[in-house]
This record gives sequence, C-alpha cells and structure tokens, in this order.
Amino acid sequence: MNEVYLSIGTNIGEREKNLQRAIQALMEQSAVQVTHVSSIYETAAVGYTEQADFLNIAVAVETTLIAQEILEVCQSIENELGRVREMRWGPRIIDLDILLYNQENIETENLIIPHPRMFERAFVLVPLQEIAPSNGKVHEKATHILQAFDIEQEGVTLWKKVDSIEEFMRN
Ligand code: GSY
Repeated sequence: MNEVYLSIGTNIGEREKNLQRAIQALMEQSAVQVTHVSSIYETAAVGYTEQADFLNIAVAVETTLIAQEILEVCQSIENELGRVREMRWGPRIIDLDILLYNQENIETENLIIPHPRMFERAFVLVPLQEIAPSNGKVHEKATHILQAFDIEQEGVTLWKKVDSIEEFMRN
C-alpha cells in the first residue's frame, strides 16, 4: 500500500463545502482510502496576493494507485467540482496537489514529487504537520522548517479544528 499526502485549497464559493466535496470524491475512489484529514486553516493567498483568502487542509490517503494515477484522480476531481484554469496563480474553486508519495522522488513531464514548493509554504506545512505521525520523518521535517516561519505573519490561522474524518464531513 502506498502512503500519499495531498494538499487541498479553495478560495471561491462555499469553501468548506468545496473541501468536503473533494474529500467525498476521494472516498468514492475504490483504490483510495482517506486515512487522515487535518483541521481547516484560513490562509492568505501566496503567489498572486490580490485574491481572497484560501481554506487549506492536508489529507493522507492509502492507495494501490501509482503517482501518475493519483494525479489523474486529483485532476478529475478538480474538473468534477468545476475548476476552470484561467490564471496560473489565480483564484480557484478547488486545487488538489500531491505533496508526497511514500518517500519517493518522482519527476515526469507533468509531475514532480515531493511537490517542488511545499517546503516554502506554511499553508501546506501547518496542516501537514498536524496529520503526519509525530514520530515520523514528514512531521520532523515540517516541524523543523516551520521553526523558521512566523506562522501569523505567513497569514495561516486555524479556521476550524477537526478531530476526525467523520467530523470533517458533518454539516
Ligand atoms: O497551490 C495551491 C493553490 N494556491 C494557494 C493555496 O492553496 N493557499 C494559499 N494560501 N495560497 C495559494 N496560492 C495558490 S496558487
């Protein structure tokens, strides 16, 4: 079984609903098991900053799929939820990024793992640190990098504390 971490973000429409729909769509994939979902963080936009704040979460899944197939699942969920690709760093109804696939380094035409910008982004690392096992390498690295960040200055605040997948999907 492969262990995969995803980062999900949204800054258009009913942001919490968008996250729930994305998790629901992942759970409906027979080859994917959602094992952990982080709390929801509200985060100031990075990249193109003249846009609304995002809600961001991290998700852990177990899967038999290879990385390329997970990418296809993520893209199909983005399309299903109505993502329109207008502007590279612009507003989006949903964005699913693969952060890590086991401990593998993967580089193909359309996929780089670990995600090339994940270690520069507090909006990725804060939720990731929350769900990664506290005795593991992912948690250790996220914690180490986050020590150099001023989380508040990075514009990352806890929006809703979530303790289980069931709680995340409620309402
Ligand atoms: O890379 C994912 C999309 N995205 C985000 C995001 O999810 N959160 C924040 N805070 N800023 C972002 N800029 C982009 S692009």
